[in-house]
Amino acid sequence: MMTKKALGLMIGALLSGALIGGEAAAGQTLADFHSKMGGCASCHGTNAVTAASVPDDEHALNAQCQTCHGSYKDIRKTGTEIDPHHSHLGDINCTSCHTAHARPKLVCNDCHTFPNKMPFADAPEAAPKVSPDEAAIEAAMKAEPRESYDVVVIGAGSAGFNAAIAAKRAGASVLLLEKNSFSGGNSMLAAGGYNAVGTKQQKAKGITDTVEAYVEDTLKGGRGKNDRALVEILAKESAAGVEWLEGMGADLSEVKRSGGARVDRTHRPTGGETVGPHIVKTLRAQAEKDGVPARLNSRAVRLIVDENHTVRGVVVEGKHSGLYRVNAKAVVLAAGGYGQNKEMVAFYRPTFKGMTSSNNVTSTGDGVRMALEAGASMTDIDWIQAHPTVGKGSRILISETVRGVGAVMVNETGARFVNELTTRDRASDAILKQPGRHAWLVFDADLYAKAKMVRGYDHLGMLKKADTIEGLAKAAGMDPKVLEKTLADYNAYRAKGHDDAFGRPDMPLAVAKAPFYAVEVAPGIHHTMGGVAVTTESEVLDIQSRPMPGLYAAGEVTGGVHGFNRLGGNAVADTVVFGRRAGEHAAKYALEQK
Ligand code: MEZ
Repeated sequence: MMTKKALGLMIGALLSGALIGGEAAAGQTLADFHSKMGGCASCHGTNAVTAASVPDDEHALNAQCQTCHGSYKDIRKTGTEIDPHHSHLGDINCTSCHTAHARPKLVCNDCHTFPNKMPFADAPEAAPKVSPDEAAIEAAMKAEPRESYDVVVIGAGSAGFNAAIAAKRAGASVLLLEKNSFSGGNSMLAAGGYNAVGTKQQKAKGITDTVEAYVEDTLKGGRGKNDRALVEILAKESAAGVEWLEGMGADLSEVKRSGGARVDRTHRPTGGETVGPHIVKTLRAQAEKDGVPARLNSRAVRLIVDENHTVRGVVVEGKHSGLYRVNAKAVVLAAGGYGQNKEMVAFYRPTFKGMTSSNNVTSTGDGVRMALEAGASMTDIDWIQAHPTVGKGSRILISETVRGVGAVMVNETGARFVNELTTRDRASDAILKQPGRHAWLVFDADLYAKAKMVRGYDHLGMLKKADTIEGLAKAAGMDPKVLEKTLADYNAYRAKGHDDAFGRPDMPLAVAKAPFYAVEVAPGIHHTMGGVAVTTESEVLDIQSRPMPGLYAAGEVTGGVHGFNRLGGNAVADTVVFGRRAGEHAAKYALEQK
């Protein structure tokens, strides 16, 4: 006899096939279609449904989707075809894309461009979202709280998850809010790795590294503008952070070099898997297990602070439930940076106006805005990092790992112009001085085999490929003679162990084995170094530099850790080390309150 799940899968497959084949009636929504099969109950169960009765996180709805259609694992395709059900976002809510009552949205297209073959693609568009007005927010602030917690964490990226898990383990009741329809934030896109010193991985590779070296490299990268006390904590607690993640099942067993580091200290999963999705999946699963899952589709819109700058709670806007007040003894702001907020970028760094960004669409600066409104002070708020290698004309980060593993960077003639492993500010400046303000990363078959993420760029159609260097130069519009000489020189420097041209400190691979590849890159906004001013205990400071009782912050929303320029691999370390600290301190404070 066929099981319920097998039957469901069969129905699901038939439906998806029929619908992709174009049999959904014109203008029909997914909800219209399902209501014909069993009314609202086919998705919502038998309880009376109103907009407000649907939980904002939509977990129950999604469980229902999967009962009939199967899990992501069941429905994903095999082979090399790009499959949104097998993406770096992990097993996110089906309803993130398959909006029931309006036109669906392929969230992958927030960053990439894929043909949209989704069922119900001509359903009416959702009404544009209207921000709540001041009067409504004020009313919610004055209303009775819907819930009360010891600690509310705002933002479910790495910093927020780490804070929530740490606060829960410290004995606090915790609510983790996430405005997006899936968790992960900007951490989801972290490609490179996690900088840590004194790990067993470094020891196993015989790498000699010290906390002082980590601190000095970070300060040098930040042009000495970092808060030294924060950097020292980052370095000292970095290895414990790796172990904390490993304790949840993360794999950070590979160690590589990032720009500005004197030794290999960037930890990442084996086989070149991208670090951000791996860590986010690990934290997401751990948060579920620990009873602090992210409450999705729930945007914090206002911090509630009293006349003494003491935090009292948060006003939240739920996708279905609207505005409501949550009381909290402590709040951790982990809402990320503002790299995707074009107005803020243009205001704080006019020379970066209109520049592309590798950041997630969620990096809209809400945390900075809420902290400013609450009376917090900012550190270095106008310091924004341009990553040198964002795919030209795209939002896809071509990870520093590609240079770390061995790629060579050339300009449009085919000539090298910089030490590829210099810090990002210097590499970006150097590219912006080249003709056309762009560059190419060139590598060979060995690198293609070693760095898994490169295969992703290939899938996205970003690579030029040829069997000879001459052919590659022609495909990329470079001068073949120049590129041939550049690579011959580079391979010779590598063979003798010294880069006479630009002093590149590490040349792990030659560019010698066909086929050869090139990817075109240009600088793009990657990290906002400035943000909320914090103490070493992650307390947020007010404009007179006094801690605001109960208000904590961690991750990219804060300023001070990275100074003028962040080193590759230090963001993930920042989110883990300071996310944990903020959660622990917030819990301690909250549990001390009556
Ligand atoms: O830390 C980062 O931002 C990083 C390593 C990015 C990258 O190029 O992969």
